[in-house]
Amino acid sequence: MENCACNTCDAATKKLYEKAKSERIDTIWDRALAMQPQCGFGEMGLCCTNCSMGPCRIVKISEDGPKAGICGATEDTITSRNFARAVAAGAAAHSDHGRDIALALYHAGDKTRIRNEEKLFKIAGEWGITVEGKDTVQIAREMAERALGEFGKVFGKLQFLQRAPEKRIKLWDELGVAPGAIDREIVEVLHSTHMGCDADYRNIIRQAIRAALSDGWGGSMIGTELSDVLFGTPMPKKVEANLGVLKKECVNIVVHGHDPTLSEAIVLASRDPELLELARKQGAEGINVVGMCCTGNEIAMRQGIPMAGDFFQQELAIVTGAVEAMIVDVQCIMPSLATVAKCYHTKLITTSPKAKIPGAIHIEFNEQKSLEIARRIVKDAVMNFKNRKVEVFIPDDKSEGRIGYSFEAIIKALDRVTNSFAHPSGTVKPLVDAIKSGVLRGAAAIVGCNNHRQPHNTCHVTLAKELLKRDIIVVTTGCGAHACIKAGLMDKDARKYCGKGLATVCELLDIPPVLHMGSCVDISRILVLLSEVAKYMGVDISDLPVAAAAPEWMSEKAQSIGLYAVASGVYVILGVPPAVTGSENVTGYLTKGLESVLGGRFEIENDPVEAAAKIAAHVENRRKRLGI
Ligand code: MSK
Repeated sequence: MENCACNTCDAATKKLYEKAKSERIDTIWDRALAMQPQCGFGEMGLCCTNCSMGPCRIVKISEDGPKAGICGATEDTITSRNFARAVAAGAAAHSDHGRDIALALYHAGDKTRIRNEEKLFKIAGEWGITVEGKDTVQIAREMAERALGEFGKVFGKLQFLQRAPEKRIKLWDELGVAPGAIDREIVEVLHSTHMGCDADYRNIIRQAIRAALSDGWGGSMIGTELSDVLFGTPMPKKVEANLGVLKKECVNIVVHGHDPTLSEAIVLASRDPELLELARKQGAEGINVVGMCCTGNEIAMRQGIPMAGDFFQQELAIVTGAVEAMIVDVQCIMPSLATVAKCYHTKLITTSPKAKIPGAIHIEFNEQKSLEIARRIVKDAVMNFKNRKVEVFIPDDKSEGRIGYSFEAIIKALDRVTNSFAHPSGTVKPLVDAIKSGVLRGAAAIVGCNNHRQPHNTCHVTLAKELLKRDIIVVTTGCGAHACIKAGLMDKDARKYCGKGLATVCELLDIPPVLHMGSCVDISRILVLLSEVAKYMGVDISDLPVAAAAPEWMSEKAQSIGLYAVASGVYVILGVPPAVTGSENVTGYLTKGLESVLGGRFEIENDPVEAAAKIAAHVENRRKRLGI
């Protein structure tokens, strides 16, 4: 590739992209450039491949050309069907993650593998599981069975829907969008969007909403809550971030993907004295485990393991020449890793039967033998240390931040004020007071991925800074969290970007202005926080001065997240349009029409400065409506 396509604001990424170029390694940016121009029909969602009479595409740019598919499906039907299927795929990915965590809890087998009994008992109480006369393992097993039942139960609604404010639950019931079994909601999207089924775009989106809600208030929430039971609820801690966390003198292991079960076992194995001794015998100073993408978020939040990088940095980690093994499980893993790894000494190890990659080594992970398998993988990495091929280059760019703001951690931080001002303990009252008084104007979530259509990290970081100066506190998850910590926004020093009110709140609570709430499934933590604030204020989520943005999103999971947030009453700004713009009706329904139905809606805005202005306007509008 002749042109430099790398459009990042991150120094480490720039340096390693240049190294990749000089070593003739193609990365995401090069492939994106080679892909231009991309298919306009696909971009607008106007291509239908749902049956073998197709592909059919609707021509919009001229009078000539088909205006309906061969079966007669219109642009409204085709775009809404494509959108709904993407939402269903995203909901499936998150929810299947949640199911695997529930299975891990079911097989936990002994008490030492359940690190958070307090949360186990709390959820048991919430779900009406009696704990008297039962031991921890028995309760965990019962809870896991109940959670697994959420995927296929025949009657009733999802358990965690009860966590929403009363008004929201009532609205979902009235609209008929309160999800039942998670698997069923996803199946119904696939059924109703099959050739010759639902052709009404509003009804198709309604079913997509049910599937999305079954993700946020179902699969994702199960994933988050039961992960906390198994591995502990995240609490604030300092970590380092960016590719500079790799260490030249150590065996470097990158864990990448989403499921904390694997990464927790790898971290344990890397601390095994025998393996550490073996590493020393190979000439290494130690074993350095670092995390990528959401696995990075999971183990950083719980174990303080450094966050190596986001979605766009996965290939670049290998390009350093310092990675002995990259261990991956599910989601957001580029198949290109196998090609890049071949040019270096890195072993790419896949571990999930759901995600194999040609060219990678497959060592299947199994919950019952987790430590044994993790030890084998770590040993393979250690023995690979001597095989480094190229001169190692690790950029010296890294930053530090305070992360681990689970819902419980936020409540604990608020307790600092509670105690000093004699508020009742353990509530969101201090937060509500700060919002009501106007010291904080509101809150916004910045979540999601990286996308070549947007400058890498720039959109996350610019948006966050623009919000902070307007006294809007930011919470973040996923790759947005990586961008923010790399830019120093999770450091105390980031108070310099804040307006006076937010800076005071951060000082008082001893928190950074951007709060790291976890991985993609942990957006469910944000739902819980919003619910608690709304319940405390006696209003619905849609009444709150809050918003969400996914400025660089790319995955189907992000579409599911966006839709469940909207269906929970949140105003959601997308930096990249979903593939629905070929239909004015569908685009209009998602960006305008849904508000009168659900109180939340989508907005498309690629400019982060404009997005911040829109969020601020929304926040002020909601404040006015609340009379605060
Ligand atoms: S990892 S879904 S690229 S945020 Fe959850 Fe990052 Fe997006 Fe994957």
